[in-house]
Amino acid sequence: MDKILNYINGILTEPIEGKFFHTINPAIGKPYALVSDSDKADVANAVAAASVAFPKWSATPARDRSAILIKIAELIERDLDKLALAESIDQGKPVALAKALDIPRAAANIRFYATAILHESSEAHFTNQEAINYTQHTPVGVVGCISPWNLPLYLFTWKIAPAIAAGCTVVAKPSEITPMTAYLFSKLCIEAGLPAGVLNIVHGVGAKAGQAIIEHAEIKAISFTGGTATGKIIAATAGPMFKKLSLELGGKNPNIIFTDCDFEKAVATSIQSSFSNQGEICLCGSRIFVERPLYEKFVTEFTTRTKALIVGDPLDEKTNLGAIASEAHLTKILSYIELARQEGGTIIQGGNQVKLIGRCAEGYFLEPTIITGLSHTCRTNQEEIFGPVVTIMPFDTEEEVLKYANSTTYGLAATIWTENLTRAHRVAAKVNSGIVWVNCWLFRDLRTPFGGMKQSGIGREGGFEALKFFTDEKNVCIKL
Ligand code: TXE
Repeated sequence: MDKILNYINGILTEPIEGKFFHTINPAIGKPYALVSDSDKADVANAVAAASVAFPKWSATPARDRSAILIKIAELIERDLDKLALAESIDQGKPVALAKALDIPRAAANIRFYATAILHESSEAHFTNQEAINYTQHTPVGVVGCISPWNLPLYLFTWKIAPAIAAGCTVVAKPSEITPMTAYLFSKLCIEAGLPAGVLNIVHGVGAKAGQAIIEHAEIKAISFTGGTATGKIIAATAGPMFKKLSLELGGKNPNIIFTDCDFEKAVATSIQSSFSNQGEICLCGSRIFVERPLYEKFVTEFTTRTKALIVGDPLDEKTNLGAIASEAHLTKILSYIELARQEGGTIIQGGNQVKLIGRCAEGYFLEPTIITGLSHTCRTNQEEIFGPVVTIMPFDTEEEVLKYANSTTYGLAATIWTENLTRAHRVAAKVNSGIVWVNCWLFRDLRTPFGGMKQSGIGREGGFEALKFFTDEKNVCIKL
């Protein structure tokens, strides 16, 4: 079996204790590779390598940092098919999705920050005729980047690209559930000539390797994407150590559909926002609110199209929904479907595990599921399920739907469907989410601030926000 090795100080290396665990291909339910089971000592080595590399890397001119990053982006593009296949095998997502979304976006993340640093400027403040203040941005030092399993290489690169571009050196940990593409990425970094120690990738489980990263005194900032419960642990550990924190956590996103919407676009896009990547995207719209005059028509059409979705082998280009990322996650989603039943919901479509025949007979597949008849306050409508499960609820007034939309502890993303521009602005202003899409979903411009309100996180990624996060600001005041 292939071994997924750590990448420390420019070298692919086994963990010090020599321990490994299996990573599972969720489409066939079987182990297919061994993952380094790293611990504190491996993290300490990675931090030491990053600390040694920091002075030189942070002093490397932006154009040289940029050139190496561009080279890495080119190598990702060269290996598009190989990386997409690896992502699909490791995560369960349709290979077509990995080819169209995950891997191109990983290259785009790196290109974006490679070029952003060529266009940086800093602020100056003139205090009457008496003084000039200017702001310096300096890289914070060694930083930790911890990423999840739903969009593995996409979210891994979304964190490490701004960190490295800003001049920081990095200790990163991909999810133990989906470590493969980060491992392949480390080989591309070596090929591109990234200096030793600039990026160190430590594989292992969250409670051990991840925890060691957040606890390490020399790590100055943590950028994390994952579950809200883990985010709380990270904040509780890193907060008292005064580390900078960027936390991108869960969501329970409302998808608000008004009668005056473009019906065809609203239905077609809602299918995507509900079930893309098996619903395992923090931005998926899991609570669909439909204005009452349109409710029956929407439910009928949405259900018909959901029925037509193909749950199948991720390697088949026709597949719409692949495997759920892990058996534990499948069990969690099924328990929420059961909870919805207990709470009085009606499963109008799906609700069951899918048993495929042939190669994928033991895989973790689930029907796309639609639930109606629930109140906005029940647990099914309050807690993040993170799977191909949506609820649909009717509403009568804007005021009412805003109350429903804002009723959870989350505030990541919201979608609004209306052809009435005034209403779009009005509702967008009142919905408590860090991201609002009007008449679209997951339409991304990497320059925009990305992140959530309430328990969906703190801080913003994207654009210059992320570069700022990885730098310290210093004001220099010169008296004239
Ligand atoms: O994520 P975890 P899990 C949500 C989703 C899902 C739930 C739990 O609802 O069902 O979170 O998923 C690392 N110190 N999202 O448990 O544990 C871990 O190794 C440091 C939303 O799989 O948060 C992995 O690299 N690191 C989401 C990363 O944290 C720790 C994406 C994420 O894993 C750690 C994924 C610790 N103590 C799940 N414990 C989104 N917002 O996109 C774990 N990790």
